[in-house]
Parts: sequence; structure tokens; C-alpha cells
Amino acid sequence: MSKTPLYAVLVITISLVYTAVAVTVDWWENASLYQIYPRSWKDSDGNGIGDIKGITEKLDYLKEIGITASWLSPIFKSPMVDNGYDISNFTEIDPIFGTLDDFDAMVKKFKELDLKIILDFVPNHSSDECEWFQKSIHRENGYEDFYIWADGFEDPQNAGQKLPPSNWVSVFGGPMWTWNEKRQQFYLHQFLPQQPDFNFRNEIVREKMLDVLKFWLDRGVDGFRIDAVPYMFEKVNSDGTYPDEDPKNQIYTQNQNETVELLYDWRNFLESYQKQNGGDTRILLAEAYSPIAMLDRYFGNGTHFGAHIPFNFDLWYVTKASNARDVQRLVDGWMNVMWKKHQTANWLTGNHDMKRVIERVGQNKTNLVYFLLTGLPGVTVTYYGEEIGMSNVGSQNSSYQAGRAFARSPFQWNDDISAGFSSSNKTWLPVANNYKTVNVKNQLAAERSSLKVFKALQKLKQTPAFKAFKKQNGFSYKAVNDNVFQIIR
Ligand SMILES: [Ca+2]
Ligand SMILES: [Ca+2]
Repeated sequence: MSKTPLYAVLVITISLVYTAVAVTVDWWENASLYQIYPRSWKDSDGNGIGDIKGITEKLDYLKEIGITASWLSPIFKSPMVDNGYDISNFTEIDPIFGTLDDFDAMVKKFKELDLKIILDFVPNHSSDECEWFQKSIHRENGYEDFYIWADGFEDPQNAGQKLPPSNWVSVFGGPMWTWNEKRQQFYLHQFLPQQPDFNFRNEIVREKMLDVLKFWLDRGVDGFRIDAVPYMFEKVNSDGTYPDEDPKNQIYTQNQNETVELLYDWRNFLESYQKQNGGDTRILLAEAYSPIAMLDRYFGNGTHFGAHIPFNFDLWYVTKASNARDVQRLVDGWMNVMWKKHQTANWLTGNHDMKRVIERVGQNKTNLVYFLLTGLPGVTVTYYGEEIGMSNVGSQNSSYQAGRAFARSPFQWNDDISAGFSSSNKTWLPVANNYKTVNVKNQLAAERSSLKVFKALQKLKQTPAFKAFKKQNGFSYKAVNDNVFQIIR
């Protein structure tokens, strides 16, 4: 009996064509970005949770493997209901991660190593413990409309009971509106009830967010990764009511036109900051799981510009079963738009919400994913641990799955206690079982390893042939047949 093979044969070839053309690109256009999940990268004080001092201690590693910039998941003050994506103070460091002094020391180290540092910016919502939300509950002067409040409707079935203003469903399930007893109104939350959404139609909120950006720019950061971009605005009718929508087709609660304009504002702000203060380009990365047509709008329209890098999640669809033609389809989807608009492409392997690469494509093809990422033009984004082939923790239905923690286990530095991540044997998430063999120290010492391949590719990426990314610079790609995907640089 013949069965469909689980593994398609896939070969990626990269051919180099040497030319004498000098290629100049801005630092970010050819960046090799690395996402650090601060809780899990390096614990400096032995409490089992990664921290800022840990990052500073180990930063040389990124330089050594050829990374040029890093973005950090949130390190700001937070009750950690959503692992730091619920911020209670946007200009304070959470004590779990350290202090502002630790932060400044870390930025200094980034500069010394000529690495760019990018912070997570979570503007859609705050924590419900944020002082601004508390003031808004009490209608304090200037904070009345800081968040999105609405009366809702009388419930005809239950006297005295209120029904929410619309049928909108939150990202994590359940209504997008929660009743607040003190204020006697509903507030809107695209995510958890502990994450109330800001009202970006309020000028004061927009100003406050620019203050937040300025605060971190003044401390030397090179840009921001903007969290949850599609959720920034929600439709409101002219009479102040909210239209119901089909939960399977969220036309009123995602990707609104005003969101595009908000990105333009932030881009302008960064550009004027650079004009006033000098230094290299400060960049915006945008997290938006949206179709390419929408991402195209987040890039800009030719006269107005938004994000430098709206993340491209398409290579997530490369799996064990993918062949060369599948890869071509995914690459075409992006490159066709990039070439038409002269935009810079970006390619990523994973992030803190996605399954590890090795779980998606299998061990045999992990290196191939890097060939693809590096061979294609533009920016590459590597989630920590992918460079050594770390795996998910916990089984498919474990609590790690429910808590989206499967790809967040401690980084595997060596074969010591807790994989060299912490001096404690108790870590906030368990270290993956394979750390004795799969770790940085082993792979740097081995003659051949995932990390060695990764490192060699990063070196290649910084050569002139790889910086060139226009068709006229001789870049092309195609699926030669089902099994061979060819890239020419
Ligand atoms: Ca710690
Ligand atoms: Ca919102």
C-alpha cells in the first residue's frame, strides 16, 4: 500500500552572482532581528525568571552569531495577567525585570556592540490597574473619555439588568464589553477584561502615547514593535451607538481606516524626532495578522508612511508537507506586492505565540527554513531559541498550550543546571528535556550544528550580494520543480 509521504523533499539552492555594484541600504532594510522574550532568556539573580541584567550579561552572544538588532517583549510595570501585555505604567520597568538603571545599562551595552534595540509598544490597551483607568472609572478631570465607555441597553427580560452596547466578541472569547459597577457603564476590551482599550479618538490619549514613545526614545531605543495593530479602533455610529457585526467577519472591530492614520502619526513623530535629535532611523514594526492587502496599507500609500516592517507571518505556513511550489506561492504573495511598491520585505520564523519551527517543519528541515529566510531579500526575524532548534514545552493539550506558553521555555545556553538560564533549578517554565544536547555551548563547539549554519548565513546576509534586493540587482527566485526552490542573489 502506498501512502502519501509525510515529508516532501525540499531543496533550497542559493546561487551567488558577484557584481561590482555598490549597494547602500539603511540599517533596518537588511537587519537580522532577534526577538528576546525577557522572562526566558537569562536570569541574573537566580529567582528563575529572566531579567534585564541577564540580557546585558549575554548580549555578546547576539553579536557573535551575526544578529544586528533585537526586539524585546514587554518589560514594563504590569500585574502580568497577560505576561506583560497588560501594562499598568508605560514608563516604568517591572521589578521582575529590574530597574530603569538596569535598562540604561542594557541600552549602553547595545550601543557598545553596535546592536539596535527595539521595545514592545502596547498602545491598544492598558492594565485595569493602570492609574489612568482608575481615574477614568471615577471620571476624574481629563480622564473621563480615556477609555471606551458606553451605557448599554436595558434588558427587556430582566428588569434592572443591562445588556452590552453591541454583540462584539473579544479575541480570547466572551463579550468585548464588561460592566463596571462604580462607573455604572460598560467598558470595551478587545482582549481580557483586565485589558481595557484606550479611546484613540481622544486627543489627550494620543498625546500621552507620544509622550511614552518620547520617553523611551530619549533613553536611546531605536524603534518600537507595535502590538495588536488591527485592534486600535472600533467603529462607532454618528449617534454614539455601536453596530453589531458577524463575529466571523469583524468589519467594525479590526483594521479600521483610522488605524492606518494613527500609524502615519507615529511614523511622523519618529521622523521628526530624528530630525531634531539626529542619529539613525528609528523604526516601527507592526504586529498584524492581516491579509497582505491590509499590511500593504500599514506600510503606507506612497505619500504617507506607516510601519517600516509590518510583520510577514506567511512563512508560518511552511510545514513538513510543503514542497518547492508551496514555498513559491507563499513568497510570491509578498514579493509581488513588495516589488510593485518598492517596499522592504521581511520574513520571520516564529514568535512567542507560535509553535516552534522544529514542531512545524521537523528537525530535517529546520536549517532549510533559515536558508529560505536569509536567501530572500530584506529583514529576517528570529525568535529566540530557533537558531538552536528549541522545541515546544508541554503536550498539545497541556496548560502551556492554554496559556500560549509552549514556545516560551527558558533559553538553552549549556548543559548545566536549568540549561545555564538560571542558577536555580526552579524556573518560571520548565526547561525543555533536550537541553543536555540542544544548547548554545554544544552547538558552538560542534563542527556542524544548526547554530553554525545560522551563523554562516548571517555572515552571508551582510555581503553586498545579499543587501541587493531589487530585480535589477539580479535577485530572483523560483520553484524549479516540486522539490527544488532556487534563489539567485
Ligand atoms: Ca531574575
Ligand atoms: Ca482598540
